[in-house]
Amino acid sequence: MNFNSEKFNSDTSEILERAAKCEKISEKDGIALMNLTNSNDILNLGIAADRIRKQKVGDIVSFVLNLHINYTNTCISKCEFCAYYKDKEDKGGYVLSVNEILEMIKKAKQISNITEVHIVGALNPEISAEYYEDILKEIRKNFPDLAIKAFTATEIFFIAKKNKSSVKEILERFKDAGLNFMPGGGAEILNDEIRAKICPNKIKSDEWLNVMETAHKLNIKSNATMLYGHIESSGDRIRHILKLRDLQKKTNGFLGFIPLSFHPKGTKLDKERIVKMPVSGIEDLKVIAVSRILLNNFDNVRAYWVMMGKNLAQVALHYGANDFDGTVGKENITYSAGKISERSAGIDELKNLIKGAGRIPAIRTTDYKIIEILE
Ligand code: V47
Repeated sequence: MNFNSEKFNSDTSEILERAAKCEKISEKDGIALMNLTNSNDILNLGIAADRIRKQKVGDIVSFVLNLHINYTNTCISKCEFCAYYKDKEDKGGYVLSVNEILEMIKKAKQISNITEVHIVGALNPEISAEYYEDILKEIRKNFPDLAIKAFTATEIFFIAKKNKSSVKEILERFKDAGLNFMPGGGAEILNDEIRAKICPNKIKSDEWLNVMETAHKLNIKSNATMLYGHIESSGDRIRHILKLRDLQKKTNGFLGFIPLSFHPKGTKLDKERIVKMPVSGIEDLKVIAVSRILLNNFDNVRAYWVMMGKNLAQVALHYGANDFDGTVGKENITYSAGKISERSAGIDELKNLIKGAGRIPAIRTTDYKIIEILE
């Protein structure tokens, strides 16, 4: 493919030519791509990323039938980007009982035959390790076929510390109780200077990566995320993505990459006027495209419609994304930060969006095996 169109910067075209040949792209090249502003360049970036997507995973766009459950919102982390958490003293703090969780799953199973439950919560010191184990055991007992994707690296690290156990011990216990996969949350931006400003009480970058490495070695596969659109620079985004690429080279344990577009409403970053608005759609598309280009050892790049919005997520399918997340059920985290229209999705809705993008919709398992192609 020739990216040498008029108005096209020859350095950029040379990077895109190399990317299209699936060559490894460096930090400097990645930053140059992330900083593109000319509309022609951005279209060409999308074409390059889309071409790589086609070579790597073809035209199927998958999603999973799933339910998100947030077992607690009471959190000692108090991240500046989060509108979901409550302090211990606040009204509205909750911890779901195991029975409430089972009821939620039962209801979701009646509505659509979900194959995955995605469980994340908060850093709540009142909760014992046995509670997490009970959730896993009871779901496994009552819904033996359901894939359990639960607890971010941040939660695992917190639970291990609180219980004076190692991360490996906690993960082994949870795996025995029924844990199959881990979600990619809590990564935020893997740069400790930025973390000190937006999530000072959370685990450090290397700790997040170490939990993931330990999980992967125990054959607990996971996703990886990146929260962008707050105070990070293009370089921070690229170095984050490259850290994931390096760990993937070591473990091959990441199933997919999910960029998370920051929603400021109601967060401290918003109240303190540090971040005034969400990033633009163009920025969202660039993040998807650059991720696809840099992450040459990841198969799946997800357009998370909950945070991007459904229509932009559809466009992202032309910028390198090949997955549409899932039906979700009832999302809470982005909803708390002002994204009020995007809490759940129907199968037909996702199917139409994917078809409308000229792709083949398919329902998948948590680890991206195709269950059904939707004609
Ligand atoms: O870790 C919190 C982010 C994450 C906001 O692995 C926010 O399959 C935007 O990780 N605006 C949780 N983002 C969500 C998550 C996830 C979602 C879907 C699928 C998977 C998966 C993982 O949401 C947090 C944080 O990075 N977040 N607040 C906000 N205001």
